Amino acid sequence: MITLFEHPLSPYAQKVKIALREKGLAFELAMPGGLGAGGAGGQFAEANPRAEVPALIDGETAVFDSTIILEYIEDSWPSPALLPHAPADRARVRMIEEVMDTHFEAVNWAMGEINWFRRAEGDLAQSLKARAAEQTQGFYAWLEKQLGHRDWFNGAEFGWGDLCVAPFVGTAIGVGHRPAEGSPLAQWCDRAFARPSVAQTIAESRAFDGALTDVAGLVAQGLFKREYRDHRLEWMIKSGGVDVVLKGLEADNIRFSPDFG
Ligand SMILES: N[C@@H](CCC(=O)N[C@@H](CS)C(=O)NCC(=O)O)C(=O)O
Repeated sequence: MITLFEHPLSPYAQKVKIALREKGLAFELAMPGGLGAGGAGGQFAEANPRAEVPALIDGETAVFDSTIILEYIEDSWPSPALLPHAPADRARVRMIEEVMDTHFEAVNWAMGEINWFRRAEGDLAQSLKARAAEQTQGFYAWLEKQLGHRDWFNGAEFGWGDLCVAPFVGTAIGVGHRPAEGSPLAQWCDRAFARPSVAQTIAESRAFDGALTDVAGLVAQGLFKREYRDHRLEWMIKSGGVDVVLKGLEADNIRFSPDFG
């Protein structure tokens, strides 16, 4: 039996859950303790020295990083194929995945830092949110170019290109960044979110979202120490939130990726 270490709100874990469901594979979910606080350990931390979800255990094999996990799943269970066939299409969907995983995700994450974790208030919060809204619309325009006249990012059928977009656009919609009504992207959302693999995965995240407690209070008490890694840190600095980073460092309630060993 496959075990997936995950968190329902993690878009990276959602990518993997959608892929497993599309392949019809049985798996069990495990939510690691200490995630978000910098205190994860045990089999999870052994499987992923970065202590990030997702991590997948398949017998003796442990794989971390959502992209590499997707590749492992596709290599191990090639049918039904999730990657398109033609090299140019494979490259195209991988580029979409890269943009969603890095630049796009950072914007959603920043909205969480402001709305849930209350890292900024007043004018600073307003200007950071305005930047996030503008940037998201820029990504939507780019995504529509990638979609072109296709029904799916993957091509004629739902696949890798779509499961790599759905979690991130789903989260963006959750923070109020909707694609324009009737736009090709909005129509793609209607199709994608109706797909059972996506619908179940998004429903799990919404159920958890609704149960979120006072996370800002947990940050204030030092019980949450958020990971300001790579594109997320870049987003905060380039979008005008350098003071958020400095305050977090001073209060010791942000951290970076762990050292190995
Ligand atoms: N590049 C990684 C990113 C994974 C990642 O950043 N996961 C976040 C959750 S969205 C995490 O587990 N962070 C650890 C923490 O906050 O403690 C992937 O694609 O799997």
